[in-house]
Amino acid sequence: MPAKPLDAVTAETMKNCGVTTSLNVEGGMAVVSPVSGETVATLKVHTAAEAEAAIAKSSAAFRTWRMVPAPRRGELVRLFAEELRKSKEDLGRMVSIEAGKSPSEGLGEVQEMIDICDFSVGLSRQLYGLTIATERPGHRMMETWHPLGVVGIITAFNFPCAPWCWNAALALVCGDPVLWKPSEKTPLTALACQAVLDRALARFGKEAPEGLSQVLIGGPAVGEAMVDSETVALISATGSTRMGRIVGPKVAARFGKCILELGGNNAGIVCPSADMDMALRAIAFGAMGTAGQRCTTMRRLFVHESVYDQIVPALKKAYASVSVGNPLETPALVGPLIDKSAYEGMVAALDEAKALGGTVDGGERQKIGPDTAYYVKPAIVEMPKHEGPVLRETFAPILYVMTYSDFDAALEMHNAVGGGLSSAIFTTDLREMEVFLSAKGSDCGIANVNIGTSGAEIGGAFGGEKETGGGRESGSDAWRAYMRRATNTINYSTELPLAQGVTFDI
Ligand code: UN1
Repeated sequence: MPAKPLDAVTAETMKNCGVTTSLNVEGGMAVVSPVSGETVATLKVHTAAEAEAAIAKSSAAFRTWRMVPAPRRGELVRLFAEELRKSKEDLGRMVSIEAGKSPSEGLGEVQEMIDICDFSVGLSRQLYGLTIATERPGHRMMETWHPLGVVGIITAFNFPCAPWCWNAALALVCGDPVLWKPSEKTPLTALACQAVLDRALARFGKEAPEGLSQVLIGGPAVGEAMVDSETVALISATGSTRMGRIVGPKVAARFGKCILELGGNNAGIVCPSADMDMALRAIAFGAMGTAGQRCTTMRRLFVHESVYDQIVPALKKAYASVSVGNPLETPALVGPLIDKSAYEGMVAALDEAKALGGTVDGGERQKIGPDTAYYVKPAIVEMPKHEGPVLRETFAPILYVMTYSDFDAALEMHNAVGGGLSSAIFTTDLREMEVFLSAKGSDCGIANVNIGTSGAEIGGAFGGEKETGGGRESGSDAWRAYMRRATNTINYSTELPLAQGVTFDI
């Protein structure tokens, strides 16, 4: 029996999620699946005026939602998590169709949404402020956290839904409406998520105002409307450093708040005492998983000279044997690159590395499906020096490997790049581990020991320093970015003592 056409599978999966929007709008924006390079839908794009109207609707929704008690808001997110569980297979498939992820990684991304929802439900009863000792008698000082306002969320193609949910689940319990501009490459997953949330909203009932969560489909015009609007209190943007350099200053100019989660150039260090088998597996997933298209992908590896011949040949063997294939039809570990330009970027980086004396293993294009699909063998590149393409993020499965002899020098190289997202050390030496995690160690927002750079859990704060943008999303106390803090001092005495002993007797 011939396999169903991809547009039919897409339409069926979208329908299962509850999407009613037309997927065949004449002259609309084409959505191309990297799995085959085929167009699977054409969508209506929102105009800037429609984006403005959506922002106004969000703003009206804020006035109602901020007054709903937080634990009640948590109940909406609890219902959403229930609906997500029901739609896990379909949403996972949409991630595979639009982003080309393996089935396991597609489902994993949906699981990440479920996890952050569960976290947020608990959080809805824990939006704690401090009680602070005051220097004045008969006074009490405390802080209160209030809803912030409309939250605009911009997401990238490589994680079509989880980063939205890290933001949306927290924002909703914090009392903020959400507006979502997904990547133009992955708008269908966004519509599917919204449909699943709509099911939860229908169950939740009238307390949730209209327009509490909206999706805006389109390109820069739609993004700019959100970024430039004074009504959008917080912009949380995931994407390239180039995008962040545009968005950050624009939002700052209007004194808006920003969470930026931008590029990384994540590295691992393999020390002499490492558990080599464990390191091998962690590096393989970190560097080849998601076809190297995670912001947390391991892109650089520093290996101590004494173990270089132990681990690098084993890694090369893993690279040679890794399965690359269609994620909808095979259980292959590596799916396609997102598009032709990603492939060209990879070729250019490998050429540059070769010109600098690098030895490349892998990187060949694979003939899988039509010519419009870009599958590649992941590449491992032995580099004589830490330079050239090694210093920047190429969003493709390339791992640059270098040798080191001195740990401090390795650490220095580790930190000598623009990105500051994720990092890993493989060691069983307590001193090396603690130095790596110390103030003079890894300068990244995520520093791991004996696990890879990718695949963070939602419980921790996610994000990084330097060109990664400095934002933190997801767990820990990231929720505070979605609320405003008021410091309250209450005088219950009959006197009016001034702070700092100041007198002002009239
Ligand atoms: C991203 O690539 O933008 O840690 C996010 C990870 C995932 C999130 C990646 N939890 O790899």
